[in-house]
Amino acid sequence: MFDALSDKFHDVFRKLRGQAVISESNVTEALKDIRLALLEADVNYDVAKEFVESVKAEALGQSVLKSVTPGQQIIKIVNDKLTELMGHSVSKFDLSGSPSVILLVGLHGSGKTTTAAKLALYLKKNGRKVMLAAGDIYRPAAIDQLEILGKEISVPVFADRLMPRVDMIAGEAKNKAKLEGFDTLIIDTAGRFQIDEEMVQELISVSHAVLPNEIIFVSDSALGQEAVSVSQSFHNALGLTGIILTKLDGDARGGAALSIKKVTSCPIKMIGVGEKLEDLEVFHPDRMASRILGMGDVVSLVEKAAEEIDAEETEKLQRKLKANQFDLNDLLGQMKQMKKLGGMEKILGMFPGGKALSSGNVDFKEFAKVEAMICSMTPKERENPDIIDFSRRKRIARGSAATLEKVNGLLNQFAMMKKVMKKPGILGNAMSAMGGGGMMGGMPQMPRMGGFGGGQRGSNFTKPKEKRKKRR
Ligand SMILES: Nc1nc2c(ncn2[C@@H]2O[C@H](COP(=O)(O)OP(=O)(O)OP(=O)(O)O)[C@@H](O)[C@H]2O)c(=O)[nH]1
Ligand SMILES: [Mg+2]
Repeated sequence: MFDALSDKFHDVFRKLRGQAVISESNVTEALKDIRLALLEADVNYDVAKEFVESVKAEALGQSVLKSVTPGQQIIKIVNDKLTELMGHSVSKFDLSGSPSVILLVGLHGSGKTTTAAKLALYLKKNGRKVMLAAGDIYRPAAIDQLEILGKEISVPVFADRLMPRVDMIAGEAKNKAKLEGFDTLIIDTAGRFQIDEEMVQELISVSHAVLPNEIIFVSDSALGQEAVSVSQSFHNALGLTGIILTKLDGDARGGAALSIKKVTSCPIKMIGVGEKLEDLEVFHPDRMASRILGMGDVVSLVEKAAEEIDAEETEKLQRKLKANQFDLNDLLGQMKQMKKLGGMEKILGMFPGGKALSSGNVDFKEFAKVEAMICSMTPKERENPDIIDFSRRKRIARGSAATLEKVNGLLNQFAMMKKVMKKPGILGNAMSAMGGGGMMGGMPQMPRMGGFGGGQRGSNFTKPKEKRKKRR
């Protein structure tokens, strides 16, 4: 699957992996090759451009992990961005309602009828009671084709050879499914060589007749960009809920799989990977990314290294807390880490009761100000806030556009926090909180941050290794 694209990625990564130091110029070079590889695989031009830019921004902004090479870290970034591009996680079918209705639409020969049967088999294996409906009344033998497939998998097929209106057939099928206790109805429809007004109108009337839970665009992946633009037109006309890409076992170059989610914002739900009725798979964006890159080993290596660093730094922080040496540098590190995790609002949203906090009790502008004040201190001052006398306080206030009262307030609050932490019992609570919840009085609840010091962890990819060492 997507062999040419995989080979190109391998070439790019082979070059990168050999280099001990990654500079902006060789990242740029690698990204140029990646962009070319994507375009050759028929990925949408804007999608390829945006992809490369997002990888670059992440690569240049990220701290270097100790135990992996920068090249390996870039592979991980490319892997993550590819996964994100294809939809991040699995998109399940909406199977609510009785019956739940899945309408399959698409161009001529894209694989709708085969996919209807494949999907029926898949859902049947998952405990659903499925009925198929023959909605292609135009192509000779289309109904026969579906009936033969239905027999093969022992799924009944509703057909009405005398009825000239597809919306009425679909409506009748839904009634029958309901009456006979089927919980899922899959409707096959006719394809055209290209999307036209008549086809759209017919599909809209079917959609109105049965109010489907899912309108799935079945697309031949070998069509590449054409598949993407046709799916966009279908989406505009019908409001698709998902995509099934067929014939990924063939010579598709990958363009459709990589661009269709981004362009249409409809998720790829399943993929057809062969002519047999069992050849339908749930689409896992992460598995597809590692299939394309073929770099699963490197990705897990980098993940492990990141976890180790997090564990190491959490331990360091715990030691400091124990010795009551927790200083403003650590507080700043934690705040940076929180930013990296996606901002306070998002983090608070993950906690029970966090929503209440984010809607009023915490002033997020204030939070940014606290960070600005700490950033205006010298590292020595952050290490030992006791040396911050009046003139230093004035300087910090000026440097962070805060008032003197605010600076005083922050320092008093921090001193109080340290005092509270000295009390017996409190430290234990703080330590366990670091493993899963809040950490400090006066500050908003913080989640487990897996270490502190986004800013302390090292430099970014633009800095040569010697410099990194010196800074540590
Ligand atoms: N290799 C391979 N062949 C497939 C796949 N899905 C469908 N096909 C083949 O593609 C051809 C067309 O499939 P159909 O299911 O008849 O396509 P359709 O969209 O219903 O076509 P119309 O009804 O004419 O619009 C058949 O020969 C299928 O066996 C797939 O995932 N892999
Ligand atoms: Mg068909």
